[in-house]
Amino acid sequence: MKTLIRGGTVVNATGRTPADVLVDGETIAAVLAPGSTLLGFDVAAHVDRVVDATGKYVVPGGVDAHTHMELPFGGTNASDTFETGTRAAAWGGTTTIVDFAVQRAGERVQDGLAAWHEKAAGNCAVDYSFHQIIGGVDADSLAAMDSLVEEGITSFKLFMAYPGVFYSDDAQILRAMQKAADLGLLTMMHAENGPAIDVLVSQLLAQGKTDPYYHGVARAWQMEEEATHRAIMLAHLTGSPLYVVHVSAKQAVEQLAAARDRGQNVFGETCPQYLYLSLEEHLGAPGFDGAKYVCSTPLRSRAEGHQDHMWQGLRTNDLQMVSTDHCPFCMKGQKELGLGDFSKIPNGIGSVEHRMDLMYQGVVTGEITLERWVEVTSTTPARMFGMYGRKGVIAPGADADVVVYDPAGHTSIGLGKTHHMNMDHSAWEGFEIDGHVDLVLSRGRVLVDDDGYHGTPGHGRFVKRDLTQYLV
Ligand code: DUC
Ligand code: ZN
Ligand code: ZN
Repeated sequence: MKTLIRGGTVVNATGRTPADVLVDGETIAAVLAPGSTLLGFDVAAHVDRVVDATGKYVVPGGVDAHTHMELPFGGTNASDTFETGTRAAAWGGTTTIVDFAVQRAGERVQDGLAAWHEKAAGNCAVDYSFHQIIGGVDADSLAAMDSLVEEGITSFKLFMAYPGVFYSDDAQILRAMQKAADLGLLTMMHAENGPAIDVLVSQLLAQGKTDPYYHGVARAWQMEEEATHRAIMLAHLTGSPLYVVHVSAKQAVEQLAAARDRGQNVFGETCPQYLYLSLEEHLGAPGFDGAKYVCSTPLRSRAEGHQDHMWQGLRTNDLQMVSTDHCPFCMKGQKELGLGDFSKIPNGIGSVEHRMDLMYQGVVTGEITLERWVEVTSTTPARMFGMYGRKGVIAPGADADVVVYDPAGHTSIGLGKTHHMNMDHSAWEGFEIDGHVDLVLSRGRVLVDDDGYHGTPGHGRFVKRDLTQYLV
């Protein structure tokens, strides 16, 4: 099957150019000058399908490097399966996800990884890979890290939060980072001071402060700044590169920036919720509505300027990329577990479907450039997590994961409009986007076009990843 995407503007992280894209089978065969003649041949006459992309952007498919499909968490399971979550991703122009396989204390890393392969295999609409959560750092799990690279798992995540669940203390973190430095693995960190947060949680509850809003009070920015600093120091000592997930506090960005200025290989990810949503308007919504917005790290105060600082961090490259931390829970039966006790609300927001649109809105409002949009949503995640060349770029030889994006189109986000995630609400209800995902190809196959959805479970393949291709 040969497809020619003609008349559009190809946008890579490095620049934009009017060009036609020839897809042959699963890969991009050529990026051609407009008109697509090659040695006098009219290429359009020799393909199976021509897509008219006049007036539109032709960009690499989105890479969402932080999702939690089916995660058992907070006494329930994240409501998107790999099937429903990757279908929603495809609708929104994301053609690769990197999810988190889980090992807990007392379990074998190999078993956790095998369980995630089992959940995902045969069910995904788009390509997928895994990071490895190590929730119990001990001699066995440290030894098991040796085989991760050959499994194509080149990054692992530790938690400084959630004592009794995923938490690692400083001694465990130090040991795991030493191992990571030896193996070349990228250490990902959930940087919040969990034990201190738990003290504040019980004090707030004892004072009768049980509403979702207090989730944000307990998980104060000082908890994020302190943990980020500690993670940076431990990484510096061990030589492990460090990637801090879901950064939401401006003080944490400042810690990352200072370390990067010293030349340390330290990176930061933020998420759409930390760019758009706030403690006051969303976590503090009337009644129990704030539960929709309970995630960790929490939404921050707009009055304190965290959201503006996240956009700035993306512009200055103190933050390198935007993932979703997609971890959806329904209000009914799930978020409701925390009625009367905010600490029992399962943590997570669902966004995998809307990341490309939400970030494109940053282009419309002038927060980031068109090229930076592609960079933070596709190219850098691909480079950071060892997939670049295959993913993250429109270039000959790359997988034909291609999105045709219409800047003159419009997307109204919300239930009954664009919502395909397995959730009974949307944290993004009512968001209006000046732009539209018109066409989505995954390895040359049409997943979404004007006629709707054409994907199937099982089209998505596991991507074995190389070591990180990113340096400060
Ligand atoms: N934060 C969330 O909001 N959900 C899942 C885990 C996490 O760290
Ligand atoms: Zn986390
Ligand atoms: Zn997460």
